[in-house]
Amino acid sequence: MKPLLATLFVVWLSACGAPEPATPMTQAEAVSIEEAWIRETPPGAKVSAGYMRLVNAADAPARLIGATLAEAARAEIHTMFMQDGMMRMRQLENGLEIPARGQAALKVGGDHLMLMGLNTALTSGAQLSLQLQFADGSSTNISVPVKPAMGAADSHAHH
Ligand SMILES: [Cu+2]
Repeated sequence: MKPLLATLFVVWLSACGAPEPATPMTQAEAVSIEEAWIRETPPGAKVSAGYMRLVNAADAPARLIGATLAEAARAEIHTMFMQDGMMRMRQLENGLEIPARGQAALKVGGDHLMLMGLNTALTSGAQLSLQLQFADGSSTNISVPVKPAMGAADSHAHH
C-alpha cells in the first residue's frame, strides 16, 4: 500500500503545485490597435496611407517593423521631416517603437504607414485586411476601414 500512496501524493503535488511561469506575451499579443483607418484614394492613385494608435500593455518595448495589405505591392513605415521648407518623408528603417506600457501613433502629418503600388482604388466604407508584423516575428491581422482624408493636411502629393 505504501508505494501506491506515495505515487498518488506525488501526482497530487504536481497537479496543485506552484503555477507554471506565464509564457511571455508576443509583441503582437501585447500591442492593441485602436482607431485604425486607411485613406481613401481617387481612381488611378498608386499610393495611400494607414493610420492607427498602437498601445503596448507589456513591460518591454515592442517594435512594428512591417505590414502587408493585399491591395498594395508594398507597405513601409514612414516618418515626416522638414527639409528646405518642405515636408518630406522617409522610411523608418528600424520600424516604429512602441514604448513599454506606452503607445505610439501613426497619424496624419506624422509617422504613417505608406501603402504603395495599389492595385485597386480604395473606396470609403470598404474594410481591408491588414497584417502588422513585429520585431519578435509575431504578427496580427486587423480589419481596417477606408475613410476619406480628414482635414487639409495632405503631404503625399509628391509621391
Ligand atoms: Cu509616406
